[in-house]
Order: sequence, then C-alpha cells, then structure tokens
Amino acid sequence: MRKILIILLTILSFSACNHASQTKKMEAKTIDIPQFSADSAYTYVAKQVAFGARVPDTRAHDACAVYLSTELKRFGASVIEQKADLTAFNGTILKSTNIIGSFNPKAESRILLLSHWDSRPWADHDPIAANRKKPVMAANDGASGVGILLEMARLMGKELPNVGVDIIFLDAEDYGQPENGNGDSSENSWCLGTQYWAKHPHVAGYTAQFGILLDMVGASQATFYREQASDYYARSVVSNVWTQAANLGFGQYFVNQQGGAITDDHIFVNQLIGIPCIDIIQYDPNSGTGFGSYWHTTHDTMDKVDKATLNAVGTTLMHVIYNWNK
Ligand code: AHN
Ligand code: ZN
Repeated sequence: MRKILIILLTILSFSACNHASQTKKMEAKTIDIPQFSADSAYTYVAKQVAFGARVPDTRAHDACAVYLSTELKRFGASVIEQKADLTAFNGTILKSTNIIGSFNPKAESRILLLSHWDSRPWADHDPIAANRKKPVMAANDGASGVGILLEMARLMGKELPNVGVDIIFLDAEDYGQPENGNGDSSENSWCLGTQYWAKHPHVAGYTAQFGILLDMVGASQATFYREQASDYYARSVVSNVWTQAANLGFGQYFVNQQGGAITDDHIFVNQLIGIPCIDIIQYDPNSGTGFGSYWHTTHDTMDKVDKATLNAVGTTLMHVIYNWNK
C-alpha cells in the first residue's frame, strides 16, 4: 500500500512538474515575441508613397532615403548608407543608396532581412499605353516590404532578439529593361543595388545564417507560394517560414506548394555572396504575369495595400526571428 502511494505520488509530481515546465515554455513563447502592429506598418508604407514615386535620380527618391535612414536610427539600429553610382541597362547612371540597419551588430549569428525601396520608372505593364511611360507609385512593389521591416525594426529596438539582425533597404531593383526595350536584355539589368552590395558587403567577409526577401507583400488576399529558387537554395528556410505561418493561422497566405521561379534580389544574394536567401513574393498562378494585376502599372497605389496581409507577413517574421536559437 505504502509502495503504491509512493509510486502514485511520484507519477503525480512528475506530471505536475512536466505540466509546469510546458506552461512556462508556452508562456515564454507568447510573451517574448513583440506584437506586430499592422497599423504602424501601414503608416510606414503610406509615408513612403507620399513622397511620390521613388525613382532613382529624383527628389522623391532622395527624400525617402533620408526618411528611411532616420527611422532606422530612431529605432536604435546602427545605420550605414551605402552609396554607389550604378549603370542601368540604358547607360543611365543611378545615384543609388542601400540603407542598412543593424541590431546586435556584434552578434556572430545573424539574420538578413531585405526589401527594395525604389520605384519602377515606367509602368510598362499598364493596360493603357499612354500610362506606360509614367512611373509606378510602388505601394506594393517596394513600399509594402519596407513598411513591414520598419515596423519590425521599431519592435526589435524596444526588445532586442537574441540573434543579430541586418535589415537592408535595397535600391535600384526595379530599373530592369522594359518589355519592348532594346538595351541589355539580361536578367542582370534588375536588382542593381543587391548586385553591388553582394560584391561589396557593408562589413568585410559579411555572412548570415539565412536571408529573407520581401517583395509585394501587402496586397489583399495575396498568396505566397514556395518560390523555386528559394526552395533550391534555402529549402529549410522556406519550410521554417511556411510552417510558422501555418501554425499562426496564416496558411491561406502562405500556400505550401511550389510556385514560379522569379528573378529577384534573393538570386544575387544566393549566387554572389552565398547566403541562403528566400523570396516571399506574391504569386498568382492564374494571372498572366504571375503577379497581381496592379504589377508595374499606375494602379500600384495605397488602395491595394491591406493591413491583414501586412499582419500575416510581419507576425510570421517576428516569430521566425524570436524563435531562432542557433
Ligand atoms: C522579373 O520581372 C523578371 N522579375 C521581377 C522582379 C521584380 C520586379 N520584383 C518586383 N519588381
Ligand atoms: Zn517591380
């Protein structure tokens, strides 16, 4: 009888102990991850768009660069403005600036977060021919990813993650050769800011555990498929992000199926500097271009930006960063 009692007590205390530690773990998970604010992210998107199209070599572009750099500093990041004169496919010299904000700059283990901040100079996919020489306002194709990363920077500054984080706002991504142009047709006409950074990283010998690129991450009901190059170069990173999104209830946004292969900034991060980098990019298997109907048109405006989508992406990334322990 006594023996049975002891055994019973042992089982009870064991299970009690287990339960306690589990609760503690769950608490730690929910308490330690700062709450992403979609309202705040939306404001940062609107702020950029209010400058006008951020086309390289324009006043709107230069004013926006100052804004982005000032915000990162205000949130406590160490900021480097990497300036370069880049030559576009048509010979235009682009006075470009990659804006780099670092948290825990001395930490060895680092995560790289990327989004381009420039606007495309020509809405070459606009349904109306007369609009095709106008610039793109780039609320989604540019500002949405930057807005999410600014909100994450605000939160990281208040409560530093364990890992080092480098946010880069990339310039001159969207100066690629237009559809019917007659310049250099190579894929290399896109992502000029990234190509420059990957060849001249802001810190000699720079590396990171992995990178995440955000591109067109604000449209209502956007779907993000596993982009092919991301799966090829950084499959485990894609799986980590898509799993955490599903666990948070964002499975309708993060569709766990392979989508298209897209020439984007992550390609150059993988190929030129060897950091496994994924692209979270809106992909619509039923649209002609694969992208939203606003893509590279004059309709890429604030009304296309949806707070629920910003929240799905931002919240997921906050979990990816604050749960990372390598
Ligand atoms: C191509 O059009 C080949 N890639 C798209 C890269 C891009 C442009 N992302 C946003 N704008
Ligand atoms: Zn674009």
